[in-house]
Amino acid sequence: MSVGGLTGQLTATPGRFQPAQPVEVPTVQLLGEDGTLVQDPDFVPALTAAQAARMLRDMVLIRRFDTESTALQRKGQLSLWAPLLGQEAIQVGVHAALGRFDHVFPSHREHGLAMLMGLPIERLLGIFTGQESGDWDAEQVRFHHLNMVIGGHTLHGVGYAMGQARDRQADPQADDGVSLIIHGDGAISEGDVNEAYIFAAAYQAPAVFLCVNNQWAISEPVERQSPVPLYQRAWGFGIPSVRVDGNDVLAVHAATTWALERARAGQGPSFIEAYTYRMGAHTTSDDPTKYRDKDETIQWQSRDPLTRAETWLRAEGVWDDGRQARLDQEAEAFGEQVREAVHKVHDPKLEDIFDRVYARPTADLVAQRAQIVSEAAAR
Ligand SMILES: Cc1ncc(C[n+]2csc(CCOP(=O)(O)OP(=O)(O)O)c2C)c(N)n1
Repeated sequence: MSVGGLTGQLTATPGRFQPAQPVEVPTVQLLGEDGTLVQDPDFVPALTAAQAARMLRDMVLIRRFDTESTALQRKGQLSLWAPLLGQEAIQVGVHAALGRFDHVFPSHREHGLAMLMGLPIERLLGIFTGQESGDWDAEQVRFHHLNMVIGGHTLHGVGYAMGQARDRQADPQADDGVSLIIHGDGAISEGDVNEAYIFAAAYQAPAVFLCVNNQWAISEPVERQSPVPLYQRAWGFGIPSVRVDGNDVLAVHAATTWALERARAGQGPSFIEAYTYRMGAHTTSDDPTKYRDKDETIQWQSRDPLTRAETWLRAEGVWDDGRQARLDQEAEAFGEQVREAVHKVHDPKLEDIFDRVYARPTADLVAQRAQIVSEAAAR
C-alpha cells in the first residue's frame, strides 16, 4: 500500500515496535525460598521480632481458618468455599502494612485479611452459606464487601480514594486514610479494572492496586491473558509498579508500605503484583486436576510461605519449639471456634436491606421499610 509516497511496509527495527528481547522480570524478595534473608537496595524490612512473630502466628491461624472452612463445605455446612491456601503471606503482609484509617476493597478470596481486620468469622462464613448479604458497616470495619463480580470493586475503591483525597483538601485535619484495592490476575482482563486504573492515574487518587497473581483465573492460565508480566501493564497507565514474591511475607509488607506511603504523600496510585500460586481449587466446586499439571502444584509446595517465615524466625532466635507448641494449641482452639461459628450464622432480617443504602435514607426508602415491617408483623 502507498499513501502520499509512503509505503505501508514496516521494517523490523528491533526495539522500536516491541522489545527486542523478552523484558526481564525483577521480583522483590526479602526472604529466600530457604528462609534466609535477601538484600534489596530499595526494600528493607523494618520489623521488630515481635511483629515478625505475629505475622507467622497470623499466617498459621489464617491457614487454619481456611482448612476448617474447606472441611465445613465438605460436611455440607457451607454451600461453597474459595480456598486461599498458599496466599497467606499476601494477606498478612498487607495487614501489617495498613494504617489505622486505610480502607480495603477486597476480591473474593481475602477471608484471612477480613478476619485480621476484625470482621466476625460467622459473617464471612455466612457469605458461603448464602445467608449473609455482606452488608456489614464497611465504614467501621474498613473492609468493604467481599467482591464476587470480578473487578467491579476496583472502581468503588478508586472512587473512595478520590473521596479520601477531597476530604483532606476540604479539611486538613481529616484522617490520612488511603485505599487498598485487591484483585486477581483474571480481573486484569476486565474493562472495569482498566477504567479504574485510568481514573486513579488521571486523578492521582491515593489508591494502591494489589494484584494477586495466583496464575489461574479458574481454568485460564495467566499467560493466556497477558503476554507481558502484569506489573508492567501498569506502566501504560502511568502507574509506578513492582512485582514481589507473594509467598514472602516480608516482601509483601515492604512493598505495600512503600505504595501506601506514596498514596499518603499525595504521589498518586501504585500497583503491586504479588506473584504466588493458588495451591487448592478455585472454589470447592472446581477440580483443578482437569486443567493443570500436578507437578506445577508440587513445585510450589517447596515455596510455602509459612515454612519460610518459620525457618527465618528460628534462625533469628525469636522462634523455638516451645513457641511453636503454644501456637499449635492456639490454632486448635481457633479451629473449634470456626466450627462453632458456622452455627451462629443467621438469616438476615428483611428490613435490614434498607440500611446503609444511602448515608441519609430517602423518604421513599423509609416508607418502604415501614411497609415491609408492618406487613411482616401482620403475617
Ligand atoms: C464479571 C464476572 N465475570 C466472570 C465471573 C466468574 N468468575 C468467578 S471467579 C473468576 C476468575 C477470577 O480469577 P482471578 O481474578 O485471577 O481471581 P482468583 O479467583 O484467581 O483469586 C471468574 C471468571 C464473575 N464472578 N464475574
